[in-house]
Amino acid sequence: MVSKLANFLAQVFLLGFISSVRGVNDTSSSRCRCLYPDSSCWPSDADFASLASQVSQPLIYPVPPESACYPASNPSGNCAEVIANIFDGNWRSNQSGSMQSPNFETFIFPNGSISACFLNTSLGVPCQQGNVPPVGVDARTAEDIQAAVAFAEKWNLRVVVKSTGHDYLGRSSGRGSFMIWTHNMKNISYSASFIPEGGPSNVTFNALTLAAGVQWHEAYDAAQSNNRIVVGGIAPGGSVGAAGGWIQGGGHSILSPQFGLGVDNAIQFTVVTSSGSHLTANAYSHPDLFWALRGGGGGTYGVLTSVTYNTHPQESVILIAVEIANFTTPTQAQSIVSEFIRLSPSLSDLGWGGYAFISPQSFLFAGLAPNTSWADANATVKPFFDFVANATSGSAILDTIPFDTFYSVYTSLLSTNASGTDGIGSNNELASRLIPRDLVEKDYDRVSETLLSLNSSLLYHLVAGGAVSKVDPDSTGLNPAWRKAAAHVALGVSWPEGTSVSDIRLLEDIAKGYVGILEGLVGPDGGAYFNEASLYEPNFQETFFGDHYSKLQAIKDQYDPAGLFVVVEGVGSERWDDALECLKA
Ligand SMILES: Cc1cc2nc3c(=O)[nH]c(=O)nc-3n(C[C@H](O)[C@H](O)[C@H](O)COP(=O)(O)OP(=O)(O)OC[C@H]3O[C@@H](n4cnc5c(N)ncnc54)[C@H](O)[C@@H]3O)c2cc1C
Ligand SMILES: *[C@@H]1O[C@H](CO)[C@@H](O)[C@H](O)[C@H]1NC(C)=O
Ligand SMILES: *[C@@H]1O[C@H](CO)[C@@H](O)[C@H](O)[C@H]1NC(C)=O
Ligand SMILES: *[C@@H]1O[C@H](CO)[C@@H](O)[C@H](O)[C@H]1NC(C)=O
Ligand SMILES: *[C@@H]1O[C@H](CO)[C@@H](O)[C@H](O)[C@H]1NC(C)=O
Ligand SMILES: *[C@@H]1O[C@H](CO)[C@@H](O)[C@H](O)[C@H]1NC(C)=O
Ligand SMILES: *[C@@H]1O[C@H](CO)[C@@H](O)[C@H](O)[C@H]1NC(C)=O
Ligand SMILES: *[C@@H]1O[C@H](CO)[C@@H](O)[C@H](O)[C@H]1NC(C)=O
Ligand SMILES: *[C@@H]1O[C@H](CO)[C@@H](O)[C@H](O)[C@H]1NC(C)=O
Ligand SMILES: *[C@@H]1O[C@H](CO)[C@@H](O)[C@H](O)[C@H]1NC(C)=O
Ligand SMILES: *[C@@H]1O[C@H](CO)[C@@H](O)[C@H](O)[C@H]1NC(C)=O
Ligand SMILES: *[C@@H]1O[C@H](CO)[C@@H](O)[C@H](O)[C@H]1NC(C)=O
Ligand SMILES: CC(=O)N[C@H]1CO[C@H](CO)[C@@H](O)[C@@H]1O
Repeated sequence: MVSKLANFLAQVFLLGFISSVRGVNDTSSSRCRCLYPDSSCWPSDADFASLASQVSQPLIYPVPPESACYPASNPSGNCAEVIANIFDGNWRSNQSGSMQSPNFETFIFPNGSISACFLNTSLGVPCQQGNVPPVGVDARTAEDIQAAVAFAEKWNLRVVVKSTGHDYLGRSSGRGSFMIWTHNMKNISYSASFIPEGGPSNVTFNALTLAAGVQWHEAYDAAQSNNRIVVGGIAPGGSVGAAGGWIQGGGHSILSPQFGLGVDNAIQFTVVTSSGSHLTANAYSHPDLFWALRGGGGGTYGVLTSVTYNTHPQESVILIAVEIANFTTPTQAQSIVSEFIRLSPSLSDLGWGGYAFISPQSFLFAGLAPNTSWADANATVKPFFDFVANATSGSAILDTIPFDTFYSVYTSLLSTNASGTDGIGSNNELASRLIPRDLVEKDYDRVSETLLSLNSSLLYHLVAGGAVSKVDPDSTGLNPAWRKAAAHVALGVSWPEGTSVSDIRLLEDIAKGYVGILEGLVGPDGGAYFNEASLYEPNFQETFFGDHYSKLQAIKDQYDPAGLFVVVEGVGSERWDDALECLKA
């Protein structure tokens, strides 16, 4: 049904009903990608037909999902369905042309005009293709991906690899590009005696193998049905991809202080590289690529076809909930937030993880205490609960609730649906930093003061420390700053559609200001988490990859000598212009 709609929209798009924005340059020189369907270098219909004959599904013609609402007088698709699902991460990720943050569906030209397709038709802006790639492959198998990679290489197209479109840097969209869409690769298998390819037969894992399109809610269901736990991302509806950008960027979880990051739990990848090879990367086979795929970033080394994760035995957990709805004074805010930050490393040392929403107005913490009794969890939080109760004269919510399994707390509380405030269906840009544990231990008051001075609502992710700190920083490609961090702090700016480009630029300046203030707090050793970060990092190589950058770059050159896989602020991207269209001279 929806695919018929997409085909229909693709046809009207080709007929020019959705006013297409023309390419500014027919860039067929080898230094530049061939972009946009109207360029003379673009493959012909016959060339595309030949590609279509090699892949298992019809080619896709992604469109912004909001295009169903146009023309406003007589919508071409089911606009009511779009409106009803606009904040649903799983619905959005099921549309090849949708990004979770619709600002990445839009494109702003250097002259300040905007190409977008707004849900609000009353804004009177014509629906345009924006940043959404016009054509691509709906990959179901490694062979589909191999055909797509060969085609992109032959025609010098700019490749966009997309799984769910959750990316906060827009790395899974790209104007005039060619999409390899992995969303429909949904295979899942579990083995209690998994042997990594090439590994000794006496070293086995209880492992879950997820094809590239599997999302966390599906992975959690599969782990639960095998009575196991898998370390994964947390999002409304569980819609983040389990085998795409999340894992390659690091992958944090509320369970990370107990079991490590995603990259610490991945034991094998399968990947199609730009040469068209379908490789297995693990500790025994292509160990250099295995190292780089664990932290070197999505869309950079090739197209993953699967990830195999180690799993853990089922356990009960205690949910810790703290809410101060209204701080009465700035002094009260400073004292409570400072006390929380002071205690946070001792909590992650116990394997506790969680998310604290901090602003000058309020404080909310949802944490998980795994592998402990209710009484022991109560004893651990008692000093903090007493501190807060006293400081707020008893008005705070302070509670602990036991759950039989991680899965039960996940389904009842952690996966609840979004309302447009957390990157699903709302325009967002982020700023973030990893907060070094050293700094927290030495100067928690200053950390608290600086975070509150941002005068915004931020998320203090207690997803580092504990097991994350125990991993040898050089055993994976991940930014070594993660291993010294107490927490990952992220905040952002957001705006309604229709906001003028000049106002968006002002908000971006505010976000750049946040980065500057956070960098001033943590210094160059802090670094940042590539997957939840700013588009305007002045020194992204150091900030996102630390001293692993040159090795990551060398491994990229070995496995992607053609430079087919390039994403904004990714390894090797500095060789390209800002639009990632032409190699720099
Ligand atoms: C609501 C929300 C909640 C989040 N929660 C968490 C969280 O709990 N923990 C956390 O660590 N992060 C979280 N994130 C951030 C998340 O890690 C990033 O958005 C990440 O990029 C998502 O990866 P994806 O594959 O789902 O998204 P996509 O946007 O599809 O892809 C992201 C990047 O990976 C690449 N990629 C995708 N698939 C493949 C593939 N098969 N092969 C090669 N490259 C590929 C893309 O090219 C792109 O560069 C969250 C984001 C959102 C919006
Ligand atoms: C995803 O979209 C396809 C068609 O494009 C449709 O058949 C399927 O039901 C959708 N799945 C979900 C979960 O919405
Ligand atoms: C087109 O490309 C040429 C050569 O690279 C460049 O000088 C020119 O500015 C480009 N035009 C536009 C509109 O980008
Ligand atoms: C801005 O540039 C785009 C692309 O070249 C063009 O289509 C548009 O008309 C320009 N807008 C203005 C206001 O000049
Ligand atoms: C849509 O835009 C119109 C015109 O700017 C505005 O009046 C209206 O409030 C907007 N609707 C929504 C739902 O934002
Ligand atoms: C999916 O997994 C099953 C076994 O679990 C296997 O038989 C099948 O070939 C797999 N499909 C793909 C497309 O990999
Ligand atoms: C696996 O077997 C090898 C010898 O074949 C032995 O050296 C090694 O210690 C064994 N490892 C485990 C975990 O049993
Ligand atoms: C659970 O706690 C016990 C001690 O209380 C410890 O020995 C064990 O390693 C812990 N398990 C995990 C998975 O953290
Ligand atoms: C209780 O809070 C008051 C200020 O509200 C403070 O002066 C006092 O030291 C606190 N007592 C304890 C035990 O924390
Ligand atoms: C733990 O504390 C909660 C209140 O937060 C209380 O209701 C519960 O009885 C306590 N449980 C135990 C085992 O002490
Ligand atoms: C989230 O929304 C989807 C679709 O609207 C629905 O199927 C699902 O049950 C909702 N989940 C929760 C936890 O409310
Ligand atoms: C902080 O933000 C609030 C709005 O959330 C605003 O009213 C206030 O003026 C700001 N304070 C400072 C010091 O910027
Ligand atoms: C007493 C008071 O100020 N209550 C406010 C606390 O904050 C919530 C929203 O976070 C408001 O709705 C209350 O009015």
